[in-house]
Amino acid sequence: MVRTGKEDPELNMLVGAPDRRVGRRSFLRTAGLLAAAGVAGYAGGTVAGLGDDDPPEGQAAGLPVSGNRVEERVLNIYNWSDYIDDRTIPLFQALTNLRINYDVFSSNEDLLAKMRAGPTSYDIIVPTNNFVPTYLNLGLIEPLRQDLMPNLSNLDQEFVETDYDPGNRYTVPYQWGTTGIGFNRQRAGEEVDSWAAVFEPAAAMDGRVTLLREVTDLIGCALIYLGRSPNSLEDRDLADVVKLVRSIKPRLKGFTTDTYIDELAADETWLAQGWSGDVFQAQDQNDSVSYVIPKEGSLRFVDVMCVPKGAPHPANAARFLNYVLTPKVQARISRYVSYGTPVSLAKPLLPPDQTSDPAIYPPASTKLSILTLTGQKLQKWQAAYDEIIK
Ligand code: N2P
Repeated sequence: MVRTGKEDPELNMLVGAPDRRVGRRSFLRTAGLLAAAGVAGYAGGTVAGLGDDDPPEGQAAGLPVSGNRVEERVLNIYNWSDYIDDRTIPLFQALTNLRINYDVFSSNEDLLAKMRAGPTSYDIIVPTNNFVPTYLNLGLIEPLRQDLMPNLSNLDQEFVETDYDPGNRYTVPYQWGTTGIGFNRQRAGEEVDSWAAVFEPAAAMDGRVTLLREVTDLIGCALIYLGRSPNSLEDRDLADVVKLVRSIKPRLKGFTTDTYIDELAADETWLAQGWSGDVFQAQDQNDSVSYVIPKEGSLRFVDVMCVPKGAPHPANAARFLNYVLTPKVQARISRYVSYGTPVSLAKPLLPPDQTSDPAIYPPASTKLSILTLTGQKLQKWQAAYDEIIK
């Protein structure tokens, strides 16, 4: 039987859902609903009733996919939590008749540890750009099937001419953002503008501050606050970072990358070192929440989609990567997660209040560094981080 969105009320409900954000827990609920709706068992044919998507160019639903190591209509994606809208996965499944297993992780350290531990069945992983040299050095990712990705030409040049992967041989940018502070104006005041707010918090904030459980952000932003180079390798600088963060540790609510959206929204956390889009997702639920890039400067990152070496379905992965590079799909994801798109062609499709928001698309004058973590630096920073967290 050919299933279409029109014929299936549950799928229709999901596909036609208004734009709203789904967190980790509700995404898993969505995945359950999809399974119940039989989307993964979609038998091919037309995709009538699926709303605003066209079949990806040259990728008619139901055609066999060659070039996979395991010949099955499956794609296993491992992405950050709270990092996709609720329509992209069901629409891609229905358009291509590929079954998607979608799983989430919460930090680059967790992802890297998993990938180093041995082969996984993931076809797409999404590390941050500063980890790409490590993945390449360790031989953990493989060249992309660029021949299946005509939409690579949609990428803005700055995301093609990168130092970590010029020409996108191994990586395709997914979304990008900045690290800053999410804060509750009622609790922390309107005037939060310095890293001091989280690295030397006021006594009244005790137990209400979280820092990121992520090496680059924790170490890099603490270095910036201390007035050191955000790329420092100096033992003395790193010792000062460890001393600073350990001294406030008993007063923190904790270190987290995947709970602070809900905690800011619920007024449990008042100050959170966090990533731009995540904080805006909290703001959607609680309008006392604001985001600031501290005056001392901060970090900018690009999260990139890669194919793990030996992945079972590299051709299916290429089809998804190509789909995600479509302006319409980029716009849908960006609008939903409030991160920046690497495809400027998507910007006219985004709400003007997003594209003109300097917190999402900071002007060139904002002090932002892009970090690269190679060899010795990764080891030293990881050691400092472990010393803080232990
Ligand atoms: C999504 C966080 C992605 C940004 N919740 C971290 N690189």
